[in-house]
Amino acid sequence: MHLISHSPAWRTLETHWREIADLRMRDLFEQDPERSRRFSLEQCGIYLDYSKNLVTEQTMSNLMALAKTADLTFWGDSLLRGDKVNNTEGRAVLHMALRNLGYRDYQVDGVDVMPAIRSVLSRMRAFSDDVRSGRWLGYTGQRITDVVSIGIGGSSLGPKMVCEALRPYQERTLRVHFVSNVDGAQLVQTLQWLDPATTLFVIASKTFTTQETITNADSARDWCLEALHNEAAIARHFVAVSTNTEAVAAFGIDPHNMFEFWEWVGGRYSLWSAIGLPIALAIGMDRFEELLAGAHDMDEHFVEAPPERNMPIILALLGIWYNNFGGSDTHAIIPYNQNLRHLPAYLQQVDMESNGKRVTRDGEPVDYQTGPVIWGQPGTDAQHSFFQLIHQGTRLVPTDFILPMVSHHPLDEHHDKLVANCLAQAQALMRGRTEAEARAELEAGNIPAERIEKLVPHRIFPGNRPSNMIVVDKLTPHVLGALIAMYEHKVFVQGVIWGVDSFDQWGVELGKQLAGHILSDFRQISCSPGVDSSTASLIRRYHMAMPD
Ligand code: G6Q
Repeated sequence: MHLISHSPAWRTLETHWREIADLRMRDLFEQDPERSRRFSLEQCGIYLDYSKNLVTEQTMSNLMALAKTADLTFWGDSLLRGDKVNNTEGRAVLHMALRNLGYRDYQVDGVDVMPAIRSVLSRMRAFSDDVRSGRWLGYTGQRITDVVSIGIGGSSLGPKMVCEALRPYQERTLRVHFVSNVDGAQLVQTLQWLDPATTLFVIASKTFTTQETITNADSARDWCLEALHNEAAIARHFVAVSTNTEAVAAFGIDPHNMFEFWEWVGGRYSLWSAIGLPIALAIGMDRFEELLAGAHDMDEHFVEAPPERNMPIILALLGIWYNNFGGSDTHAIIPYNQNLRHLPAYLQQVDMESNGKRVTRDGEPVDYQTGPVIWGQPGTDAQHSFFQLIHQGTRLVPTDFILPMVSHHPLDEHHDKLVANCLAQAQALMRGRTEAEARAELEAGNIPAERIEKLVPHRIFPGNRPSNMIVVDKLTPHVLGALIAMYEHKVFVQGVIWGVDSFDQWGVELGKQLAGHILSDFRQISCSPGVDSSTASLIRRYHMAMPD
C-alpha cells in the first residue's frame, strides 16, 4: 500500500496550509456573516459549530478529497459487513451491532449476531431490575445497596464515565463504585465504608486473565468471605462480565451469573455490551437502552450522511488538518459539565489506544504523525490552570468544547455563568487581542506610558486558535450515547486515513510482560541476569524497602 502522505490530496493540503497561514479567523467572520451557519450542522441532538476553525470552503473540500483517497467508504462498508478489519488480531469490529435497534443485519463468519445480543440484553434487564427493586438479595437476605465494578481499561473507563455523566438519573438507594488500579489503596478505600452483606461485585474482564482485575477480584472475594463465612455467599455477591466462561467458573462465580460478550467487541468499544451492566444497575435498563438508541442514531447518521454533512467525518478531518498539516501534537477535550469529568480520560483511551500506532495495517512505518495526545478537564476549572498555554503559549492546541445548554441542577445564575465562560473562551481563542486593542485597553486604565509599553507584549493574544463547539440541550442518556458514538466514528475515520489498525493495542503488551518478570524477581528476592543497571538497582531498592 502507498502511504497516504504520498498522495496528491495530501500534497494539496500541505500547500493549502501555507496558503491560508495569513488568514485571520476574526476577518473571516467579519467578511462572511453566514460563516457560523455555513460551518455548522445538527444531528442526533448534537449541534456542532466548527466555524471557529482555520478553514475555508476550499479547505473542507481538500480534506474531503483526502478521505476519498483513503477509501473511507470501502472501510466503512467493510466494518458494517463484519469483515476482520482488526487484521492484526483477525477480528471483526461490530460494536455498532450492540446498539442496533434498527433493521441492519450484522454477521460474523456468516452468523447473525443479533439474537445473542438481544438475549444478553434481556438477561441484563432481568438482573438489573431484580437488584434495583430489591428482589435480588445478598446472602444474609439484605438488599444490595452498593455495586463495586472491578475491571480496568476498556472494562472500566466507559461505564465509569457514563455512570458519572448520568448521575442525575441515579437513585440514592444503589451506589455504584469503580475499582481498577492494582494499587490496593483503591480497593481498600472503596470497601472501607461498605458492608459485605449489602455489596454486589461485578467482575468485568473480557479475558478474565487481566492481572489487576483478578488481583482485585481475589481480594474482594476474601473481604466478602471473611464477613459472610461461606462460599455459598459468592453466588449472591459476585457476577461476572466476560467472554471466558471457564476462567469465570474457575474463579468460583456461577456461570449462570455471568453475562457474556464476544471477541468482536473491542475493550474500549465495549460499554454498549454487558460491560455496561454497572450502567444498567445505576440508571436502570430503560435508560441504558436510551443510551444505546442515541448511539444507534449516530451510527445511522455516520453510515448514511454524505461526507460533507457527516459529523464524525468533519471532526476527524479537522483533527487531521491540525495534526498533519498545522503541526499540533495534542487535542484538548473541555466539557463544560462537571458530570462529564471522566470524558477526557475515556476519550484518551478510545483515541490514543486506537490510533497511537507507528506502522500501517500492512506493517509499513508511517512518515507522518498519527494519533494526537488527548487531554483535558472540565471548564471552568480548566480556565484557572492550563488555559493560559492554549491562549498565549507557543503550541497550537485544537480544542473541543462540549456544552450542555440546560442544567440538571439549575441554581441561581450558576448555569448562566458556566455557559458564558464557555462561549467566551472559544471566542477569545478565535479573536485574540491585537496590539492596538491591548494598548487601548491599557491606556483607558490610566497607566503610565512607559509601563504600557512594557505590558503590551504580555497583553497580546494571537487568537486564530481553533475550537469546535459541541452543544447539546440537556445531557440525557440518548444524547450521551450519540456523543460517544460520534467520537468513536471520528477515531475510526482518522485511523482509516492514517492507514492504521485502530482496533489492536500491541503497545500495552511489552510493559505487561516485563512486569511479570520483575514480579517474579520480587518473589524470589533476586534479580534476573541481564537486567539493565537502572532497573536492577530499583529492584534492589524495593527489596530493601520490603517489610520483614
Ligand atoms: C481496550 C484494551 C484494554 C482492555 C483492558 C482490560 O481496548 O483492550 O484496555 O480493555 O486491558 O482487559 P480485560 O477486559 O480482558 O480485563
